[in-house]
Amino acid sequence: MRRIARISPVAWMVATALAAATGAVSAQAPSHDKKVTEPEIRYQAGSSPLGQEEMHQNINPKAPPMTKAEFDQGRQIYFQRCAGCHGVLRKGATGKPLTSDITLQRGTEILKTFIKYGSPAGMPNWGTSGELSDAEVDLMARYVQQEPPTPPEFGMADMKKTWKVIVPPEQRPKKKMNKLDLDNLFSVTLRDTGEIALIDGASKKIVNIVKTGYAVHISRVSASGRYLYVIGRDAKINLVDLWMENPDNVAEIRVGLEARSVETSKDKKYADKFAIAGSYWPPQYVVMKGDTLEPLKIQATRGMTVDTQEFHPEPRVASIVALHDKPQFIVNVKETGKILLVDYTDLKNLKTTEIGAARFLHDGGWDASKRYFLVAANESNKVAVVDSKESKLAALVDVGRIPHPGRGANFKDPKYGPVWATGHLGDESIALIGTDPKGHPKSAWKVVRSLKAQGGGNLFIKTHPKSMNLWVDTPLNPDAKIAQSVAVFDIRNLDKPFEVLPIADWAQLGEGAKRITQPEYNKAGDEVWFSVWSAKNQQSAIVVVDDRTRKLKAVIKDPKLITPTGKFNVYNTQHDVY
Ligand code: DHE
Repeated sequence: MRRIARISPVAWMVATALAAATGAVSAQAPSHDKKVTEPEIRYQAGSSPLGQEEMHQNINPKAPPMTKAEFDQGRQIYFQRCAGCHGVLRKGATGKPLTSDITLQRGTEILKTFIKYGSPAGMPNWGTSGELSDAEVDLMARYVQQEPPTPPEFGMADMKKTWKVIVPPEQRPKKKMNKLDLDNLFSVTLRDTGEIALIDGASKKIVNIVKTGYAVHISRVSASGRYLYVIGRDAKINLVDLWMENPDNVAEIRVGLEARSVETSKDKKYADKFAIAGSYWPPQYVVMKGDTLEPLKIQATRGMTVDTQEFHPEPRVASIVALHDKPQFIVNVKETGKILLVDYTDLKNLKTTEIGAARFLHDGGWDASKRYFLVAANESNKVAVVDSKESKLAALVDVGRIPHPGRGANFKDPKYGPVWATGHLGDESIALIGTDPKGHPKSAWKVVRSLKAQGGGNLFIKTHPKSMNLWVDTPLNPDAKIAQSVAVFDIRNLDKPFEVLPIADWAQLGEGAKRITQPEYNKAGDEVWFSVWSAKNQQSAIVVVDDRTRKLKAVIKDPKLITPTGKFNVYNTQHDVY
C-alpha cells in the first residue's frame, strides 16, 4: 500500500556530516569541508515520498540487529531527511556515500555522536535540537550500517497501471468553453495539500482548485496554451484542459516514485504532441503523448559521471526544458552532470546528444534569445551554458555558492548588454552572466557583475521584458525579516542600492513562518505576484505588487490557499518569458 510520507516544508541535510564523521571520501562528491550555510541545510536534502514504498531489505549480519518495525521507521526517517543528499541507494549524491562498508567501520557510537550533537561541517544537532529523540538517534546510527533497501523499479507496466484518461480527447471541447483570459491565468502550487489553485490574473479570484500529485511541485504549459502539466513529488502528473467550462483534470499518470520536472514539446510542428517527465526515482525520463499522457518511451539515466567517469546508480533528472525552434528536449541529469538533448521526432530510433557539463545540475532557463540554455550545477558552484543551435556546451561559468536561478532573469545591463542572472542559496550575491557573444563578445559567458542582495537563502529571481526591476527573494534566510521581505534592484542603475519591500507585513496574516518566495509576473508585465508561504496549519496569501510603483496592489487570501509556493502565469510559462 503506498501512503506518501508527510513532506515537511523545510528539508534538512542530515547525513552530510554523518559521512563527514565516517571520513568517507568519495571521488564523486565535492569536498564538504566548507562550512555549510543554514539556508543550504534548510533546502538541499529534499524529503522523499519513497519512505512509504515497500522495499526489499537485506540484513547485514555484521550490522547491529534491528527489528522489522525499526527498519520501517528508520527508512521513513532516512527518506524524509537524508535521501535528498545521499541518494536513495546511499551511494552519495550532493552528499557523500553512506554505504555499509563505510558506516560499519565507524560503528554505532561515533555515528550516534554526530547525529546527536551535529558537526562544524553543517550537520544539524538532531538530538540536542529535539528533532530526533535519543531512541531515534540510536535507530538511525544502526540503520545506516545496514544494507540500503532498494526501492522497486518503475517500468512501462507500472506506469500503465496508473495511467488514466479521465476525458478522452474526442470528448473534449472543440473550442474554449469558458470566458477566462487564459493568457493571464496563474497555476499556483498548493504544496502540502497536493493541489493547484487556478487564479484569474485580473479578478485575483480562484477559478478552480484542481487535485494533483502529492507535494505538487511545478506546472508547465503546452505550446498552444491549452494544456497545463502539473507534477507532484510523488511523480504523479496531471493534465489539465484549460478549454473546459471549468478547467480540470483530463488525464493522469505516475511516471515513477519520485520526480520534480515535466515539460511539453514546443517546436511548432509538434505543438501539444508530446510531454516529458523526469524522475528522481527510478532515475529515468519518459516521453508521453501530449494530449493523453500515454507513456511511449522510457529512457534510463544511469551511467558514468562527467568528471571521474565512474558509474552512478541513481543520477536524478532535474530540470527539463523544450526548445522552441527544434524538436528537442534538454534533460539535465544531476549526479552525472550530463545534459541530454533528446530529439523527439522518432522515438523508436531515439537520437540523443549527450553534453558533458558539471555535476549537480539543477534548475535553469533560456537566455533572452532562446538560443542559449543556462543551468545551475548547484553543488559545483557553476552555471553551464548550452548552445542549442550548435548542440554543444558553450561555457561553464564559475559563480557564487549554490546558484539557484529557478529559470533565471534576462535583462540588458546598462554597461555589459544582455545578461542572464542567478541568485544563490549559499551567499547573498546575484551573478549577471553576459549572454550576447555577437554584440558583446567581451562579456559573453562570464560574470560581468555581482550584485549583493539581502543575504543567503535566495531561491528565485525574476524580471520581465517590460520591467525595470529585478526581484530577489530570500525565503530560506534564517533571519525572519529577510525571509519575509524581498529586495528589488533598478536594472537601469545597478549601482543604486536595492529597495526592500515588507511583503509579509503587507499580507497582514497571523503568526507563522510566512516565507516570501518566487516572484511571478502577470502577462502584461505590470504586476509581480509573491507567495507568502506559511505552514500548512497557518494562513498563507499571495501579495500582488504594482511593478512600476512598487506599491502594494492586492492581497489574495482564501482558506483554500494553503502553502502556496510556485506560481506559473500561463502566457509567461508557455513562451518562457523571464
Ligand atoms: Fe524545487 C523547480 C528540485 C525544493 C519550489 N525544483 C525545481 C526544479 C527542480 C527542483 C529539479 C526544476 C524543474 C524544471 O524546471 O523542470 N526542489 C527540487 C529539489 O530537489 C528540492 C531542493 C528538494 C525537494 O524537497 O524537492 C526542491 N522547490 C523546493 C522547495 O522546497 C520549494 C521552494 C517549494 C515547493 O513548492 O516545494 C520549491 N522548485 C520550486 C519552484 C520551481 C522549482 C517554484 C519552479 C521555478 C520556476 O520558475 O520554474
